[in-house]
Amino acid sequence: MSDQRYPEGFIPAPEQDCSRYKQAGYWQERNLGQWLSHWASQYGSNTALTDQQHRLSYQQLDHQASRLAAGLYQAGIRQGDKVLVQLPNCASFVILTFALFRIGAWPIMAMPAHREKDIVALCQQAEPVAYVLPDRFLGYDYHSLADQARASCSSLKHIIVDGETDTWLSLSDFDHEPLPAETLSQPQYTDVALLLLSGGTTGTPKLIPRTHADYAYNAIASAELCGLSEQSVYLAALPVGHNFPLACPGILGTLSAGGNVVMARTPGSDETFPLIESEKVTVTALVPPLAQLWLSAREWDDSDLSSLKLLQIGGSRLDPEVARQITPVLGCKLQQVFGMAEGLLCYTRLDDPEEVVINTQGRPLSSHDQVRVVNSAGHPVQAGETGELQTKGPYTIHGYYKADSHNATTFTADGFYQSGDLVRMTPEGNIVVEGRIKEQINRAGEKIAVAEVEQLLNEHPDIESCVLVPVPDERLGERSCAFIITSGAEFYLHHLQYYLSDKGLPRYKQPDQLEQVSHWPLTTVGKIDKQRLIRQALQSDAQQTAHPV
Ligand code: OOB
Repeated sequence: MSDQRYPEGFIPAPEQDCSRYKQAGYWQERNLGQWLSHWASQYGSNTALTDQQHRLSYQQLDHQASRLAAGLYQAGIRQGDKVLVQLPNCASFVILTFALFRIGAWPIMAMPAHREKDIVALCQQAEPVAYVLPDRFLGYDYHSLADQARASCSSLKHIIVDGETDTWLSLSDFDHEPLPAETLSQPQYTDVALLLLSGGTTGTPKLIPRTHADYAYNAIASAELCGLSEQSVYLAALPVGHNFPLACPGILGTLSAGGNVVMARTPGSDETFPLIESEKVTVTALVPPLAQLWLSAREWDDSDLSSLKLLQIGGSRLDPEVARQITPVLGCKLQQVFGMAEGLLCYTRLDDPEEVVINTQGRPLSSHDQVRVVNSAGHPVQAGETGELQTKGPYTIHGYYKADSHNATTFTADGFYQSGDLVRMTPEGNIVVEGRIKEQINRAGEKIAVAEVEQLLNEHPDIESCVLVPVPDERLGERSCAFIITSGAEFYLHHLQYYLSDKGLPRYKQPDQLEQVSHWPLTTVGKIDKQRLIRQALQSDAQQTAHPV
């Protein structure tokens, strides 16, 4: 492995760790494209993938991925090239992802909700050669995003639309007779496979380089832990570019076990309940606010959900009272998942006592995951005390892609990722998430970097200063509230939202609540008292009959 040359901007695990993970059998010598061929040879005629228009067997999925890989290769896309992928939940997302794995190009997993600001920032950071996007999704026409990306990113050679387009090439134009595997440059198992996005705490989304070996392990070990098999039918309800539905165990884990992945375009009960009934879905993953919506929907919906055996919930804090209702109302087991795109995954186990499943976020996936809980000085806390979670292990990154200065403050000298999450460990070794120290708002599982929004608000000519705070919210877990001091002008929430939309900020990052103040409340040491602002936001919201979420 020592003679392997890594691309600039990628920090691999230290060589000693690589050998340990390899020896322990965690890292296997196969890239994810080869894994798909392996699964196709094992599970050939099983159904692998289902969406509104497709029902593909493992052999068909394998073949289609090879055809698209050949087409992309013929168009000049090569190993190490980046391809910005912004597709909704559909079969072509999976075919494309495996096609890129096969040629060693790196998909950058953008979300359908992203708008100009993130897309342009990603293009500038990663310099992708291609951008694959839908024609329309949920009423939004993506053509203008394509125009903006093309105008601001000179590296982009191909804009590829999955659907109808008069302007750009369509994904179906890249269909080609498969090329022999030797022609395509086969990536090594230790090479980067894909770039996931981090919610981050700063203005630009951070890119998380996951390798073929670590991501295959992530998915396969998760599938084993969740007991997936050829009988499993996984419903991809959350956006598929996110780590949770992609590989925890999600799409990749289900395929590793010979099961069927069913795509739901949206996660609401109106679309997912009929799919659970008709496709006999056995397992799916949700964020807590969606789980709550599903619970409420059961009050009037009587779809047959009896096939559903396991509901995974993660991404943000799950209220134990909500957790307690899952099995009685939905008739399936609950599994809590505390994960991060940077790596570490904690799961409650299927045979854990009920109180563990309801009150904790489980324990690490791998016996080689190292987790420590430290105080603000970086020293381990006493057993059972709360502190910051730091971690290192066989599928946790050692650095963000091309982010030297950020890496210097986010990783310790001995290679641990500082998660910014406040946790405590129970005597049995389960983790309980108590809060966080990172400047981030967790809105229904979607992460908002406080600094990014504050920076845009500060650029507004009438805003003198601003502070964005997370406010506890029954529906979203947390909503964002912007406090502003203005030069006298009166502001309404929708003005702010128009302004931020215009700056290319996606809806989920825009404030849900606005409060205008004349001065900042200060703590005894003279910092802005954010706790007081949060209390004020709650009070002011309670006084309004309808709150503007
Ligand atoms: C998942 O991944 P990310 O990268 O979107 O967000 C990670 C962060 C964690 O650092 C933590 O702050 C929060 O999301 N989080 C939770 C949580 N799961 C994640 N906070 C409280 N309780 C939980 N159960 O969110 C993610 C990745 C893979 C699987 C599941 C979730």
